[in-house]
Amino acid sequence: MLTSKAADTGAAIGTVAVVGLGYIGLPTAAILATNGFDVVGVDVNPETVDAINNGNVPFVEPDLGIHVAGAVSRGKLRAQLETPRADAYIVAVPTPFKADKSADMSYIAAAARAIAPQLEGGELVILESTSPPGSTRRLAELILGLRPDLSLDGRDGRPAVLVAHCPERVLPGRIMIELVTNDRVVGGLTTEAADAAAALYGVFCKGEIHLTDAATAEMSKLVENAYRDVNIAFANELSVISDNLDIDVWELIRLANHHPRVNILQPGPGVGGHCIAVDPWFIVAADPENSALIRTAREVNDAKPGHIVEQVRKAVGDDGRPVIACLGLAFKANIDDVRESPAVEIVRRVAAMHPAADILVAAPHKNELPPELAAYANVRLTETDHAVAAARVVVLLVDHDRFRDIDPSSLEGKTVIDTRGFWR
Ligand code: SAJ
Repeated sequence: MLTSKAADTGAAIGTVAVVGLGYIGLPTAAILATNGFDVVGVDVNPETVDAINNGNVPFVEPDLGIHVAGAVSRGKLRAQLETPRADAYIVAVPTPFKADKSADMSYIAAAARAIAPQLEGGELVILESTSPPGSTRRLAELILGLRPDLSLDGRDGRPAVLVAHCPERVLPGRIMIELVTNDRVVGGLTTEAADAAAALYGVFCKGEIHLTDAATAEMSKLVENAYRDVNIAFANELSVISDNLDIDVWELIRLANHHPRVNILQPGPGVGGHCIAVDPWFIVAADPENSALIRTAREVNDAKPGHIVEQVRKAVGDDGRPVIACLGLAFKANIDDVRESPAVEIVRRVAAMHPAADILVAAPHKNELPPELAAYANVRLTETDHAVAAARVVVLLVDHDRFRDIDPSSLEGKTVIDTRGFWR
C-alpha cells in the first residue's frame, strides 16, 4: 500500500465546496477554512445555512464553534443553499438505510446532480459519506451521465474529473481532534484522483494517509464500524446472560479484561448513532449469505433496548401511576445527537407501555424533546435533580458528565436501572 504525505500539492486547490453541513461536513469545512482554503458550505436546510453564516454551530461538538466563528469572521467560510463552482468538492451527505436496510443513496445522487453542471474539468470530487461498496463509482457514473463531455482519466480528449472516496473516521465528541490526528484511507477511481485527494487531506491531517482503490476504502470504513458493533454485541449479550445468572456484568468484564489478550467492551442500553448502528447493514446488504455474524451482532444490539424496557416494567410492578426518571437521550455521553439513539427508543417504549406514568426526561444537551417523544403526553423534559427527586424508578440511559453531579443519597430508596454501569 502506498502512503502519501504530499501536503504541498494541496496548494493547487483554492476553493473547496463541502456539500452537507452536518456532523462531518461542517467540521471538515471549518478545518479546511482554518488551513487557508476558501470554503463554501452547501446545505439544503436554510436554518443551518443562516446559523453558520452567523458563526454558529447548530449542534453540540467541542471546539467546533471556535473554528466556525473564526473562519466565518475571516471570510474563509460561508454557507449557502446552492452548489457553487469550486476546485474541489467534498460530499458529506447522509446515507441512511431504507426499510429493507439497504442504503438510501438519494442524497448522494442529489449532490451529484448539483455538482455536475458546475464542473469544467480538472476538479476533484471526494465522497466522504459512509457508503456501500461501489458507491463512489456510482457517483462518478451519475456525474458523467449528466456530463458526457467529461471523463475520469482525460481519455479521448475529454477533460478529467478526479473522483475519490475518503471515508470519515472521527469520533463524535472528539471530531476536531481526530480530524487532525487520525490516519485516513483514500481510495481513488484512478491513482491521480487518490493522489489529489491525499494531497488535499494532507494539508490538515497529521496522521498517515493510506492510498487504495475506492471500493476497498468504502469497505474499510464499513468494516471498522462492523468490528466495533460485533464487539459491543458481545458485551451486550454478556450483560443479558449475566442478568439471568445474577452476575454483575461490569465486575465480570473488568476481571476478564485482566487477561493479556482479552479486551471486552462495555454493555449499554443498545447501540446508537448514525454509524455503528447503520453501517454494518451495508455489508449485510452487499453479501447477505456470508454475513451471519455481522447481521447477528446488529440484531443483538438492536434487541438490547427491549431488555431494558423489560427491566423498567418489572421495576414499576403494579404501580398504577409510576413516576419514572429517564436520564439522557443522546446515543452516547456528552453530545446532543439522538440519531438511532437507544435511549430515545427506550423512553418511547416505556411511555407507550405505561400511559398513566409520569416520565421525567433529563437531557442536559437538549432544550426540547425529539418529535417521537413529544408525541407522548406522559413524557416531559425536566431538570436532572427534579427528575431524580420526584421519581421512584430512575433509569440511567446516557453517561453524561452532568449526571456525576447527582447526589448519591438522592437515589436512596429508589429502584435504579443503571444501563451503563455509571454508578458502580
Ligand atoms: N457503545 C457501547 N459500548 C462500548 C462502546 C460504545 O455500548 O463499549 C455504544 C455507544 O454508547 C453508542 C454506540 O456504541 O451508542 C456507538 O458509539 P461509539 O463511541 O462506539 O462510536 P460512534 O458511533 O460515536 O463513532 C464511530 C467510530 N467508529 C469506530 O470507533 C470504529 C468513529 O471512529 C467513526 O468515525 C464513526 O463511528 C462514524 O462516523 O462512522
